[in-house]
Amino acid sequence: MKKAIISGVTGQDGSYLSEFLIAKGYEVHGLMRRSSVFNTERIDHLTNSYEKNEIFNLHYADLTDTSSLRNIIQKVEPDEFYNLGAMSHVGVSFLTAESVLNINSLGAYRVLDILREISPRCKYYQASSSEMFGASPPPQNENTAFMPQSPYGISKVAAFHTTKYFRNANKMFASNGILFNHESPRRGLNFVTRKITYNAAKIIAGLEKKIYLGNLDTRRDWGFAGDYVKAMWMILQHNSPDDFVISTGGNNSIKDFLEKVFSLLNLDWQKYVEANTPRYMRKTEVESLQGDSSKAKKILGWEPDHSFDDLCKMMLESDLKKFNISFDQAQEIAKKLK
Ligand code: NAP
Ligand code: F7E
Repeated sequence: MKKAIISGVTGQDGSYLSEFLIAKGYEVHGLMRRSSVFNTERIDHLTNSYEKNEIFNLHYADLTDTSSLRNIIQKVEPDEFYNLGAMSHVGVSFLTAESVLNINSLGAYRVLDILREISPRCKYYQASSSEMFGASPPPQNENTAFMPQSPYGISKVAAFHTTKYFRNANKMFASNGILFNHESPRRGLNFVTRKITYNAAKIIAGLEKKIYLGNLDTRRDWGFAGDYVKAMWMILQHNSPDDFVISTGGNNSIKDFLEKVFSLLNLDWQKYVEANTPRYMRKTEVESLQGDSSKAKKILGWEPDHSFDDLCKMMLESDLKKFNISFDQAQEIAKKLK
């Protein structure tokens, strides 16, 4: 049985990757940090089903705490380490840049240096990001220059190069997945897609009147997180360590996302949205991301299974369910809102 450690197991991707690896027969060890409120909602079903037979195990550790990482790596002796832990919110990174660099950049360095010392044959996956491309115009691929526009983007560029450095200098199996935006019903509520679907559901439930957003003109390449965790695993199963762009090739604006979600309810989004809200505007923006993942398709055989339209519907339906409203009921309620 292969053993995998996942940092960031309580996050969106950590939860989908845990499910994926368990289904592949792995023993999964998730790293979580202490929180003053329970934050294991995304993985509680795994703890309840698999913890007793030690298929799914949780450990307290923090990417800023070297000894906690060392202890777990020593104890588990993993075959694969997926470094998904990060302060992942770009907007917040402008306000907490120092800790972002500590967690996202030094965190990667800490893990890699411990692996080099005590578990050098363990394969390492680094959760790199399309934010690293920043101001480089689309389409972006593995040869596109990094021009990060935020502390988050900078932190991920440092972690990307740290991963390559350990691969080249220490001959470790250390790979980067450069993932474009990927969303799901488990996406954090303060990312724009989930903020829109959750608040659209609240509007239908009669609990909200308006959605306050920032810049609606930026464009993203949005995919489904479940498809993307499969790519993470495929990257580590390849016969040599390498870096891969993972994306759908789509390019939609925030307005397009609003249009799609509200049109599923036959509503005009413009009546429910206030744009350019100062607190959601960023000092510097990444205007347009559109990935070219032809390398991953050719070498790994990876392709996304879900489209932009699938994603919008899946997220809206899931959020409506949170308010005990079916899709058909939502459309009936929406008629009365007009
Ligand atoms: P997420 O939902 O925000 O999850 C981030 C995880 O990191 C959470 O489990 C969080 O724990 C953990 N974490 C934060 N600080 C930590 C620390 N000091 N020590 C240990 N763990 C810490 O992010 P995601 O969407 O799943 O993304 C997973 C990874 O992929 C991240 O590295 C992100 O930067 C990267 N990425 C994401 C996307 C995307 O579109 N989703 C695209 C490219 C790259 P708490 O629950 O305690 O906060
Ligand atoms: O913003 C605009 C915002 O926060 C998308 C992370 O997973 O993907 C994610 O980063 C766009 C930006 O994602 C609001 O200004 C407008 O242009 O959903 P987001 P992100 O910044 O693209 C990358 C690949 C990662 O690696 C990151 O970890 O939407 N926007 N109004 C808004 N964004 C937010 N959050 N909230 C708004 O109200």
